Amino acid sequence: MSSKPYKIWFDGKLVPWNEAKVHVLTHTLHYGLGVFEGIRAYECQDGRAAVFRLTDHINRLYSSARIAQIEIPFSKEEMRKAIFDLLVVNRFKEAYIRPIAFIGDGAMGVHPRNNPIRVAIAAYPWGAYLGDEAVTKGIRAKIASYTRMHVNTFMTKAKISGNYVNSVMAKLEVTSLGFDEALMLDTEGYVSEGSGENIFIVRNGTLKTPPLTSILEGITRNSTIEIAFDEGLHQVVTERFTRDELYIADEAFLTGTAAEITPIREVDGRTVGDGVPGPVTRRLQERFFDVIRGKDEKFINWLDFVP
Ligand code: PPE
Repeated sequence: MSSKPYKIWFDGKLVPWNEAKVHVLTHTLHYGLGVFEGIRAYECQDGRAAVFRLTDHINRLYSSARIAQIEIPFSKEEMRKAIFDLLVVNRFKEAYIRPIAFIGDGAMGVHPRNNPIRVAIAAYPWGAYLGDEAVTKGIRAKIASYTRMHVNTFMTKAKISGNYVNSVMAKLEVTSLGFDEALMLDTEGYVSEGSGENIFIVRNGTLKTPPLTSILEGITRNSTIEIAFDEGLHQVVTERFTRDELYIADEAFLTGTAAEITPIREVDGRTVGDGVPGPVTRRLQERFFDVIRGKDEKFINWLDFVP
């Protein structure tokens, strides 16, 4: 990324964007064991900025770190404060926030020995993840030829940097073929998730999403399920489904911090439903966008207002 007039929080200090640098022998750069988060802050209707589900994101960062055996040298409270400081110093009302804990330079070789654990948090503006029209019109998805990681190959519950090699390969493959997003099947052949999102389908009035066994525990996925219940959609099931069930779904959509709720209008060359975002998708999107902008009292506790 070229120079930006923003500060980055790095190992406990706010430093200019250009000075947040690492050595080429950074362990994580070579071997991929680092943990990160993706969080969004939104400007609410009253003009205040709020971070969406900050506690859940921080908890997931520390869970990822526990799985990866990375000891983050800051407390959760310090991380929370760092995120607020970063938003304030950069005067962001809306931002994508990217904390990362990684193994620094020192010993090379797969055993990180006593290499330092370094922690950075960047924040920057990031608009619609899959393009401006994606949220309103829906995207064209394709199932990638790459299989999602087996649960005993990579730790799928952790947001580990190296896990994303699988996502990047899948994304490069399908975008080179002209599609917007890659979906992946798990090692048993069931639909798992997108390269950076969870997936839902609507079929005969039932909302269905794969169980958490072998996917990232998406915070937007969880928010969507809670909102669906509150909307009176009581037929919400977490159940594995196959690619052909996706082909005959009435509606399909992706959820993620970056992607928010993005409808899928086509999969593998087959139109999903009527080829436009369906009524359930639109209802959930509408409610979700109200929630993140503080327009919904019911879920106001998901927002942490920037002091
Ligand atoms: N699955 C994967 C593989 C994934 O990367 C994400 C988030 C999700 C599900 C949804 O999780 P949640 O954000 O908690 O609802 N992907 C992040 C990174 C995207 C990127 O390109 O970088 C994100 O959305 O921030």
